[in-house]
Amino acid sequence: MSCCCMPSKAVEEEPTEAPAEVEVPAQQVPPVEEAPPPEEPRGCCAVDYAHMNSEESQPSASSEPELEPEPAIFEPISAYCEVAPQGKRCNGASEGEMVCKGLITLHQDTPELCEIRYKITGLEVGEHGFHIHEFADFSEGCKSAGPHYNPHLRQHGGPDDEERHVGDLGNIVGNADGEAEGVFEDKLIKLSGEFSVIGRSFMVHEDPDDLGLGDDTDPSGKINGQCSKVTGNAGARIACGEIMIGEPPLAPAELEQEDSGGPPTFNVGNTV
Ligand SMILES: [Cu+2]
Ligand SMILES: [Zn+2]
Repeated sequence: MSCCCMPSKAVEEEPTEAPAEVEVPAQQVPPVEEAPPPEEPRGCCAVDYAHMNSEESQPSASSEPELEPEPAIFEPISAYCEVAPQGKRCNGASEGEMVCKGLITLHQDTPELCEIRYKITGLEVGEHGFHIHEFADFSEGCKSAGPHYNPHLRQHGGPDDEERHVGDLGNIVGNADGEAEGVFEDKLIKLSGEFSVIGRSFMVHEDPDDLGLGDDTDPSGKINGQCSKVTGNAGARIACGEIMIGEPPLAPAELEQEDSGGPPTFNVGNTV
């Protein structure tokens, strides 16, 4: 019996030793796992990038307050308008036919003034009313472009008058070749803000604009020749087009080399 018990005790002792052996490999594992972390920062640029990122994020956060004054800086804006009969280039006109058409560019470099440069061809000799009208709706030709742009509800006048529509730009003058070309500045035309003319229309008229000084016996504005303080009695609308933000499709220098019947070219100095 004792022989049977001896071995059984020995077996019981062995398991107590076994757990100790198991613990040894278990202790060896953690050191292996701890080793890789210190190697990563040494061997790659991860640490440097981390610093760069943190440094970049700090200046950007601190630069946000610096951006606040920027809105006070006026950014120059450009716009252009191609005018043609019915508000559509080449609409209804056969090639070579003498029609009124042209290109107008607008540049606003300061909040106060807008430079307007124009070259219109196909005109009869003499003065022609030149305005900005309220809409760029040409569904019924230039007729549907609405009245002179008049957000301040004033009476019609000349561009230098205190009492004028914003859209009142006076006259352009067709020369013996049927061309009118020039540049001027205006203080009421704006290319941004509440009274922007972007999306409105330029209009060339058949008759001279009397600048509000002519017959005004029918102020309803319905009878041309008798509504000086509404329309300037400038007569029929012979060319119109939408004022678009940006530069014209072709720069003036490029247009000068084109003979494709496109918009006319500018050859205007800085004299008004
Ligand atoms: Cu007009
Ligand atoms: Zn007017």
